Amino acid sequence: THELVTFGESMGLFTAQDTRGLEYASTLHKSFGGAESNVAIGVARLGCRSGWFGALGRDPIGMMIHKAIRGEGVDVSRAVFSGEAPTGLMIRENTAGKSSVYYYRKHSAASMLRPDQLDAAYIQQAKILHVTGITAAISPSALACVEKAMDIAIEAGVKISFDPNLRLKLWTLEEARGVLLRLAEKADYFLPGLDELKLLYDTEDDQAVFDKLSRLNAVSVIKGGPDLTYVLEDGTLTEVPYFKAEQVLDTVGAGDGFCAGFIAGLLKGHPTAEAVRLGNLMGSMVIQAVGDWEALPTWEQVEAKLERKMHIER
Ligand code: KDG
Repeated sequence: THELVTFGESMGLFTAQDTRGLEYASTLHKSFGGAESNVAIGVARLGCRSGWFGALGRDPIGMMIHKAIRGEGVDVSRAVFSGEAPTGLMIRENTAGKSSVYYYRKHSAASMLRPDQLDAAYIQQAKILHVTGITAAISPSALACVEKAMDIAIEAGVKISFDPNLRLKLWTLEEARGVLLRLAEKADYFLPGLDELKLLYDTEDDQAVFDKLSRLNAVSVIKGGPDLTYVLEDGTLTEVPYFKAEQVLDTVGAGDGFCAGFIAGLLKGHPTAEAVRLGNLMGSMVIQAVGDWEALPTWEQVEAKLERKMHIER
C-alpha cells in the first residue's frame, strides 16, 4: 500500500548556469521537476510510502524522470508512457537575482492523461491523495483527472490534500479562480500561499482572506505569512513560526517541501500544528540549496536538525 498517492506532470528541467539569461547562456544544467513528484519524493525521504503517476513521453527525458523518481523509493508502477506526445520541459534562467521559467509543455504527454487511465483501486488504498492546481491548469482532460481522482477519494474516505499552485503562465487568473476555488471545496487539507489567496479572492486584506477560507470544510494551512504559516482549523486561526534559514539560495520547491513535510507529519500521526512544523522545516531546508527537490532531507536529517534545535534552545 502507498500512504500517499499523487499525480501530475513532471518535466525535464534545464537551468541556465550563469546570469547572462537564456538568450546568451551556453550551459544548461539538466534535472527534472514537477510539483507532485517533488512532494512524493519528499514524503518518501521522510520514510513514508508514496506513489506518483503521470504520463511521460517515450523519450530519453521521460526515461530519466521515471528512473529518478523510482530511484527515490517512490512507487511509479501506475505511470504511463504514452503515444507520440513528448515529455514536457521547463527552462529556467537566473538573471540579476530574478528567476524566470519558460514552459514547453503544451500538448505534452502529461497533458493528455485521461480519466479512464486512472487506477481507482490505487487511489482507494491510499491514506492521502495529493493534487495541485497545476494539473488542473494544463488541459481539460488533466482537470477531469483531478476531479475524478478527488471523487474516488471522497467515496473511499481517502483524505484529499490540495495545493492550488497558481501558475499564471498556464492560465489566466479568471480561469484559475473558478476552478481552484471549486476544487478547494472538496479538499480536507487546503494548502495555498497567502499571495495566491489574495489573487484568488481578489483582496489585499488578510482578514478578508481568512473569512472566506473559514467557509470551507477543509483545514487550511496558509504558507507565506510574515515568517510563519497560518493554520485555520474549525474557525480558529493559529500561527506556526518558520525555522530560520542560514542562507537562501533557491526558493523554488519550498512550497512542495512544505506539503511533503506536512503530509508526512499527518501520516506519522502528528496533530496539525506538529505536521505544519515539519512542513516549515522541510521548506526551510529546500531553500538553502539549489534545485526543486534535491535538497529535501531524509528523516534522519530532520531528526538531527530538530535535536540540534532543542540543544540550542536549552
Ligand atoms: O513547485 C515547483 C514547481 O513549480 C516545479 O517543480 C515545476 O511543477 C512545476 C510547474 O509546473 O511549475
